[in-house]
Amino acid sequence: MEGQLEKLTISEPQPVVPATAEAAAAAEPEHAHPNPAAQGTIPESELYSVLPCPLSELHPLLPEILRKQATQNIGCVGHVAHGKTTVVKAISGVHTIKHSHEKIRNITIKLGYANAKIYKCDNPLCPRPGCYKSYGSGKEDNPMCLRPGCGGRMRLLRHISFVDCPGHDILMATMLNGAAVMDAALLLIAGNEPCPQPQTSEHLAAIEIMKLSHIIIIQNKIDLVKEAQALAQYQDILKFIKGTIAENSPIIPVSAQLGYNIDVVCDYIVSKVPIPRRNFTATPRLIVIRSFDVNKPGTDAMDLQGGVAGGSLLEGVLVVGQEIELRPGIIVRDEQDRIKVTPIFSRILSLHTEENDLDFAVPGGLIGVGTKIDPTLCRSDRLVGEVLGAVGHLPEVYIDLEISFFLLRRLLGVKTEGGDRQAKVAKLERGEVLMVNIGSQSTGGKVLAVKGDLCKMQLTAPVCTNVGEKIALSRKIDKHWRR
Ligand SMILES: Nc1nc2c(ncn2[C@@H]2O[C@H](COP(=O)(O)OP(=O)(O)OP(=O)(O)O)[C@@H](O)[C@H]2O)c(=O)[nH]1
Ligand SMILES: [Mg+2]
Ligand SMILES: [Zn+2]
Repeated sequence: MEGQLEKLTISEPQPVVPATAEAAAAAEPEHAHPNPAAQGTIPESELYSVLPCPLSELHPLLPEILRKQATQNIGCVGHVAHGKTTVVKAISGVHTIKHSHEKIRNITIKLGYANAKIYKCDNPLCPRPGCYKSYGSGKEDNPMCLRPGCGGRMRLLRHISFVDCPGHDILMATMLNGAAVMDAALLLIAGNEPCPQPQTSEHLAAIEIMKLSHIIIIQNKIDLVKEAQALAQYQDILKFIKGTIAENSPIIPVSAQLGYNIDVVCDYIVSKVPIPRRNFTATPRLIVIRSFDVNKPGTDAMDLQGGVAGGSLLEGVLVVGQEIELRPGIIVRDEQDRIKVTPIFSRILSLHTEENDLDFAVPGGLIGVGTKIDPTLCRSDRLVGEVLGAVGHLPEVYIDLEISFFLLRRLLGVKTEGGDRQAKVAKLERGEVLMVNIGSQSTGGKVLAVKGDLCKMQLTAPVCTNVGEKIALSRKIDKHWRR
């Protein structure tokens, strides 16, 4: 995205007034919180006293960080039922499907998350790949090597958050939201189906657009095929990735279900996926990819807790006690149908990962931020698309965008009725409505004007973003969104 046309007027900053008496109580749940840092505004010097070293010396591999928090995000992408959720389970021990309607249909609908620690045996005689092993996020620092007769100790090398994307074609927007936080991706390809399937291509195109260059291809379900079939498919995969961003990616045959070759995947994650560079000293910016109200229905007003925002910190460090702002915040339309946004102000009461409570959070894996925000504002992912950060330091909110775009020349993998897979992408047209993904916000965008590869667009919902940010555009063709 290049430049902007119209900034949204941000109405007079004011803390959000909770709508109900219940919620008013929820906005002040401090009595329930034991952490003194959460009790009042704290000077910056004191806020950061929980860090193990000066801010500028923080590093994603610092043991104090690695032990508690995932510092990189790896996405699991690929066609429906190719084994994304199963491979995440094989690596992390966590089954990401938690919603009952997902369990019934056995497909992933929402983004799933699971953290895993990857270890390597410290005995130099312990051979690859068996010297690599993954555990869940709560595992101790130096477990014994389980290889019979080895006697070595495992050393923690990586702490990774897996973002398990849905493979179903109608859930492409969800997949793109997940892609916004990925540093690398595992592309799952089922060994017992011809390659590529439609979402194999679509997801690869999506991660290509997101400029994710670290990709590991997993040829899964290898237990279901004979060796010759696996080798033939290997050739098909090479053909499929030729000329794409995944051209030189490793291709690892695995059986996620039997846990076969998972150690090889761990080996490649450690040796082939670089530690993402993070800016720890920048003012913090977290994109919210889920939010919830942790209160059970019928909780006494006095015991209500503020809402929780879950997301990935792109840069900077968040500390318990810190004052925060969320943008765009609360969105309303005035009498003239103009959009007004009011940022939400709050304070961090707690920080946590699925397994661990944190005093501070660094960029990387998904974290939950416990806030003083009215929990009804956070209920069922209502904050998705918001950006959370230090007060007064967030990017502007925009409704009109000027973007420079390029359309993919081919519609990857689209099987049209006539079997013509090379159908050309039609030009963008004035008045056309596209789906726009910016950060974790997905919204509609109406094309106002097109000139060359520049396009002016008006969004259905405002976004908080920086000039120069990457965005993904999709258009509806035969009821499917294509980029
Ligand atoms: N035989 C065999 N079956 C597998 C393997 N991996 C996954 N499966 C099965 O394939 C089916 C789909 O697996 P999932 O992990 O849910 O697939 P997914 O890619 O997450 O599916 P969506 O999220 O709905 O796109 C399940 O019944 C798994 O048990 C494998 O390595 N071998
Ligand atoms: Mg799944
Ligand atoms: Zn060992």
